[in-house]
Amino acid sequence: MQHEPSRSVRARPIDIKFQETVRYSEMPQNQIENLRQTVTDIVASTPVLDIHTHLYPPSFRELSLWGIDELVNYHYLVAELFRSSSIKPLAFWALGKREQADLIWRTLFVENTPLSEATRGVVGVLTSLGLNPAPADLTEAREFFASQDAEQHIERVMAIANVSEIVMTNDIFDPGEVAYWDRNLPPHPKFHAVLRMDPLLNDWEKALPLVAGRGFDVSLDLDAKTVAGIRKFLDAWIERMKPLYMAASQPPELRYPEDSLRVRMLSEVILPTCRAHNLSVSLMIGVHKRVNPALRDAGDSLGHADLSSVERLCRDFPDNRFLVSLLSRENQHELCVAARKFANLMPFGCWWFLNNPSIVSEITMERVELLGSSFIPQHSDARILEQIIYKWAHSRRAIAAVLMDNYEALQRDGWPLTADQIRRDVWRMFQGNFRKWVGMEVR
Ligand code: RAT
Ligand code: ZN
Repeated sequence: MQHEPSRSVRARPIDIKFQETVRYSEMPQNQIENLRQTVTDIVASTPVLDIHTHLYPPSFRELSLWGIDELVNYHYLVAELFRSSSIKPLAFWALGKREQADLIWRTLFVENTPLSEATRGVVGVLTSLGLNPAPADLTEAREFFASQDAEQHIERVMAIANVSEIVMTNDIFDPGEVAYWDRNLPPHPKFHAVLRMDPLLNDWEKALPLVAGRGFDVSLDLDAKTVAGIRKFLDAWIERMKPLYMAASQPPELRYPEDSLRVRMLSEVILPTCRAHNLSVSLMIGVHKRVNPALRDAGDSLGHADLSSVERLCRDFPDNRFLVSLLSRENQHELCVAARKFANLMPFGCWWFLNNPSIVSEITMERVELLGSSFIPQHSDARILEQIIYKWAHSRRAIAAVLMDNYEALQRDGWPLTADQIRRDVWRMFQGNFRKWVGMEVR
């Protein structure tokens, strides 16, 4: 039973003085500048573990892409070429690699100002390697790259980008790539494998002959024998590749639960395999493949994913860990909210069309405000080695600016912030969260 408080207690005046929050303008300017400089320095000097790229070590020969012709022929630039040139896709694809690069250079860098993120990136790379960033043609750059030793060049580029380790994308359904794995090449100390398996989830009919071709008993129908066969196929690949995680990109139409082959493949084959090997699965959701097929890799687009499906997966498979990146800007806030509900969900990166400074800033701010430092802010998705220079420079700048604003606000609110705390946060975002997630050594 509640007692009515006595009159004297009720009448006692509340004696708590709320200290007025110090406003931005009242923080001494030099303190703000110091903080900004400290954050900039820590973000620049903390090495990044690049958790999703399409890069390969030199032992993968023609798959290991670097140099000016590759940089200029990047599919992000190919898409831009057709907006400024009258050449038709068929005619473009009929050209040799050098002619393609010459055309893109002339069109996007000579006849136009390289203002877009992808074109500006090439300018940044040339500058950081000490080359003329605005040449009339690619002769000097070609000579420079031709004179580089591959291994030393990788080291130099990784040092400039301050990237300590690179995570590859190893497609077990790409015969070109499989040929290299079949040679049992010694692993490169700086490159880690990821088992990529899109056709398993997206096109079983296409994947089937490749599984059967390696001696596993499977059929079109996902019966018990086929489930067991695919699991053995994956076990063998995991044994050979030692991947850090398994990965697939998904269309926006991914729904769970659903009576579909994709969902059965996920819940009966992939997730149990991940659990058996203690591997996380990475789902990159939102890509609409080949909306313009004539453009090949440059012809993909995006759509809005269904976050309630992601939440249901996290709920129904609490013993699985999900790395998730979504392609639609409109999905990003929902992903943060989902991650607040499910500790087995790790949002990562600003993927593909989101990897532009304005969007990286926006998404990173949302994530910090909702998740603190418990997410992985970025991956480069680099296909050509030197791209890690500009992609990480641009991302670092955006991430640092977001952190500055949040640390400044925290200090205004009275928190005794130290450089060590900033170092710890940035380390977690650039390395620690991922290392812990995939069970790598946490240094
Ligand atoms: O960003 C890209 O280069 C895309 O073409 C894709 O490779 C995407 O990143 C993926 O991994 O599917
Ligand atoms: Zn990718």
